[in-house]
Amino acid sequence: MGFKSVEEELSPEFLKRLDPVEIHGIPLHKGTAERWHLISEFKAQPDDLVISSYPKSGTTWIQEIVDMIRHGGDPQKCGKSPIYKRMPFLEMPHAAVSYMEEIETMPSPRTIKTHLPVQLLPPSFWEQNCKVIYMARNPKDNVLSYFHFHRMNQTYPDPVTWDHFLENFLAGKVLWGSWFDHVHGWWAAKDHHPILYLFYEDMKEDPGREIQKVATFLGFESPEPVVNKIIQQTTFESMKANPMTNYSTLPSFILDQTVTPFMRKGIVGDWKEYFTVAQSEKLDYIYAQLLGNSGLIFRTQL
Ligand code: PPS
Repeated sequence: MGFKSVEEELSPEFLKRLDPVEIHGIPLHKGTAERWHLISEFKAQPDDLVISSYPKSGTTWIQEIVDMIRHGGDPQKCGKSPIYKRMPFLEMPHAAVSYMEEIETMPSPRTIKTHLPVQLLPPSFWEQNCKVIYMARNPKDNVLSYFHFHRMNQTYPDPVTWDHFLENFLAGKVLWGSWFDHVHGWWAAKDHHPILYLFYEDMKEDPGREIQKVATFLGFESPEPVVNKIIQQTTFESMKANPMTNYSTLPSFILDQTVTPFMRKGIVGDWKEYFTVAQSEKLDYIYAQLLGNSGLIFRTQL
């Protein structure tokens, strides 16, 4: 694909820890906010696939699965370039102005990653009735992964401490806003749009079953040998060792993997190492208040 090299592509002014900027009430990265006029007017095509998620929900995992499905489980075909080049990040914070144009000229079918809440998805995706795969993860593991990502991503706000970051997360004062609104907004949208809503915990429990669901949603046959190959190629260990999926191709002035790796632990239940009982109860309380009647159920252990 015709993207420039990472260094050429990035706007240096956004390569530092900056405070978020609100767009329609949602805190976004300053680099995203400055290109919002271009992002919001993105021209979708009917065969575009959107992979949407709150950050750190397992987006990269589902991206690699989709690419493997599209290539019949052939790792050679998927291993040609980093995942963020195969499936561009719509609101990528540090992109050059030409980035949107580059996405628009990608060959079809395009798969586009976004973390935007449902109300901020560019209208063209709805007008074209594009398929969406939404990936959700339980809030306790999700916020923990997000905390560690803020430690290593040198362009995101400083998380300060775990306690501080968790409070901001619960108040929706983090990049891409409230987790509660995000998972609920996309959950509600699936009643009137072609959205496949997946859970990280289900993928951990039975990846073969979830891969089948994705293949069916995308209109692919999924014979057992192909599914088995995809399971092998997309285990946490395989993706952690694969430079095309582990983000080691990004320079350390963006992602400092000596702080903590992008592929950190990849498990359900790591939150128990960090949450105090009071913090866990507070999150449960907020969940019950905000999502108790939503029909959305998350598992925090398997
Ligand atoms: S991002 O930056 O928002 O796109 O990050 P995202 O890919 O959504 O989330 C990263 C977390 O997903 C874990 N991960 C996986 N878990 C299990 N199996 C596989 N194959 C896999 N690939 C990525 C990754 O380790 C991050 O979670 P934590 O809990 O931090 O380890």
